[in-house]
Amino acid sequence: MATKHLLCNLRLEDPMGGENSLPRCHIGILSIAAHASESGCLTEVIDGDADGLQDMEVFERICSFSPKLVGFTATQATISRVLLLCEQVARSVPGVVIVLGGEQATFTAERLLSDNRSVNAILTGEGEIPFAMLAAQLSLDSPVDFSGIPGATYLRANAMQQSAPAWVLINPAP
Ligand code: B12
Repeated sequence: MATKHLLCNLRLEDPMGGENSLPRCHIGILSIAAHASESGCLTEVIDGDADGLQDMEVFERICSFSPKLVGFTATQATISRVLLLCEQVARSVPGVVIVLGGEQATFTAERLLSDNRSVNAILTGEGEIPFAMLAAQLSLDSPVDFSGIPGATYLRANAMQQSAPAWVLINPAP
């Protein structure tokens, strides 16, 4: 069976304690999952915001999936809960590679990595091509190597590394 990979979004908690009125699918991770799956690396999405899942339910789904690669998207509003979940997933899924992406992670990449050792890399910028390349690497059971993944910020021997910037998607006219 083809290796499967995961992308996750967490439910947005209303600071006023109310319920979200609109279910929201995260467009960015849907686009990445579609691109990776089309490239031959089957990638599924767990969207806690769209499906009204509590973080514990997202965690249980991740564990039952037993992925090799999990990517989380984050906003300023969800980043602290995302990081908590990364720790839990790293402890519970042996050998899993955890990456973060999206606006918030992109602009705070170095600090996030220094402070959170359960996160293996931040994929900055647009995630379609970098995530698909990483998924392809892991699907072949290759050891993880972020140096050739565009947009990756990661630690090697405690030193911050940055690969070449991620490509901007070019959508050729039909
Ligand atoms: C459309 C939009 C919305 C829509 C849909 C959002 C959605 N979840 O898809 C709605 C109206 C629902 C919305 C809601 C909110 N939004 Co909004 N939104 C936008 C907007 C205008 C465009 C986002 C978009 O769809 N881009 C197109 C898609 C394809 O790109 P993307 O989502 O950025 O994802 C790409 C990359 O970021 C990256 N990526 C993203 N996640 C990941 C994960 C991994 C693992 C990897 C590798 C890469 C990766 O790859 C993706 C594909 O190229 C941006 C501003 C902007 N111009 O980017 C603000 C923006 C993202 N929103 C923002 C905020 C604050 C919110 C809310 C928290 C507001 C609120 N208080 O309710 C909620 C959060 C909802 C949620 N849980 O996601 C902020 C985030 C700031 C921050 N530092 O966190 C932004 C940047 C606006 C701003 N400048 O303040 N939003």
